[in-house]
Amino acid sequence: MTDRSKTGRVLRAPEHFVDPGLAQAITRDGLNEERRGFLRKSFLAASAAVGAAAATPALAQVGEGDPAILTLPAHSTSLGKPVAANPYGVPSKYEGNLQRRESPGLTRVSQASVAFTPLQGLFGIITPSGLHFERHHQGWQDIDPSQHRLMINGLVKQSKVYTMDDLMRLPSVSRMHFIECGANTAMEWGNVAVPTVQYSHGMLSCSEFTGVPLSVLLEDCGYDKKNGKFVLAEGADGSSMTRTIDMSRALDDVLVAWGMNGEMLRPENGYPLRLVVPGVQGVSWVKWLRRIEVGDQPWASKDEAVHYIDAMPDGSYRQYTSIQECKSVITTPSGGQTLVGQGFYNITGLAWSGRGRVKRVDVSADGGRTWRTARLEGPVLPKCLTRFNIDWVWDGGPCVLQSRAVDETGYVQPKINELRAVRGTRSIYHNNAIQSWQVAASGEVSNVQVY
Ligand SMILES: Nc1nc2c(c(=O)[nH]1)N[C@H]1C(S)=C(S)[C@@H](COP(=O)(O)O)O[C@H]1N2
Ligand SMILES: [Mo]
Repeated sequence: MTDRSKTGRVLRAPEHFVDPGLAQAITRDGLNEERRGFLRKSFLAASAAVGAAAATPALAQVGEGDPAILTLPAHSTSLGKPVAANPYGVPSKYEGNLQRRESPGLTRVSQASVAFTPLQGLFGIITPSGLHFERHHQGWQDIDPSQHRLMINGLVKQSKVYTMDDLMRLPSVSRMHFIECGANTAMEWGNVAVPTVQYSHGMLSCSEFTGVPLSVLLEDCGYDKKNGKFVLAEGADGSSMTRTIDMSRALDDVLVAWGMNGEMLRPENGYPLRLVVPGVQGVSWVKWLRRIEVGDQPWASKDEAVHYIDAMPDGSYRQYTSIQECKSVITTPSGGQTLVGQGFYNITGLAWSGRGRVKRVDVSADGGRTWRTARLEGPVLPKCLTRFNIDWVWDGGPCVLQSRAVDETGYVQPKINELRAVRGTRSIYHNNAIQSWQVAASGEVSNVQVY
């Protein structure tokens, strides 16, 4: 058991003791009984091991007799490693469980799948680039930037083909934004389906993106101001992913980005060029961006007609619901973690809105009967993750933790039953319901639906 001074003292983060197979194997279809039994056994065995470790005092004690403070360890009496031993730094070997994870069986092949961000292990609002979630329709590529081109065509005075060098000479901006797949929390529409926040909310990441505003490129090509009503963005991967964006949004805050968290995009996230469409569902953030076409009407793309649209209870579909509505989730304590004793805890989590800034986050420890307002940690930026914190004293009894966000438009994050009343359960996309985590008297935290 490693000591993580930030969370290890009061919590056992799930990646430190749960067989990752447990978290991965519980899918919407459930488990067959044999697998379930096996997982329960391995989970119990793993928990027992933790139980033994936890028998030593978990909360800070007077340091008397603790060899870890009394004896000088080898690292205090020896020469350390030289500079640049890692020319590109990597996390500590003790942090090896902090990983993106795929949910096996979610899709038929891993090239058309998702690797989820481990939200339970992150601090602040920026997602480390190596842990940014991945969602590909036909695998990822590592494209040679010297060979990459971006074409702008359609209703423009002059079609142009840009190299990366051309683009990177233009006036750029850097902005922090979240990206959330429209299918985030998809599995939870009907019932509780996944055990941890990584799987329930991990198609969510937040980075500082650097690029040239799309408006600059459209101006440069002389787009048709009268008839140019939409743009179509196309990716260079095998899926030739295309999405339509209306012109007012394209001219507003959309970026043609090459930078992410101070360096070039990672290949998995669209290197060397991707579209950043703040507030809008991830699918519009076309990766490996190779073409922007200006048109006078939306394209009749088959993909756009069937993916990332909302199945309604009456059998109809709701389209163009592309903005990610206000949502929040408690990341600690969250499903799969265990509180190691009653007393003080910092409840922390993330809130966001595709419509602007988060105005307020309320937290309940009694399943939504009473609420207290959490502290929002600065900066609170539009269309960006916002970190919230609130003090809490656990009395050792069973309870249900929830967070509820309100954005600057006054929109209040709904309860799951309120959302179901309008949207039914046929939907996959755009589930922004309040998340409930149940704390058992044993301290174990699990995913529940309470309203
Ligand atoms: N070219 C291309 N762009 C793409 C995709 C893709 O498969 N190909 N997936 C989309 C989807 S559905 C999402 S949610 C985001 C995910 O971005 P990420 O992999 O950087 O997290 O990219 C979008 N852009
Ligand atoms: Mo997505």
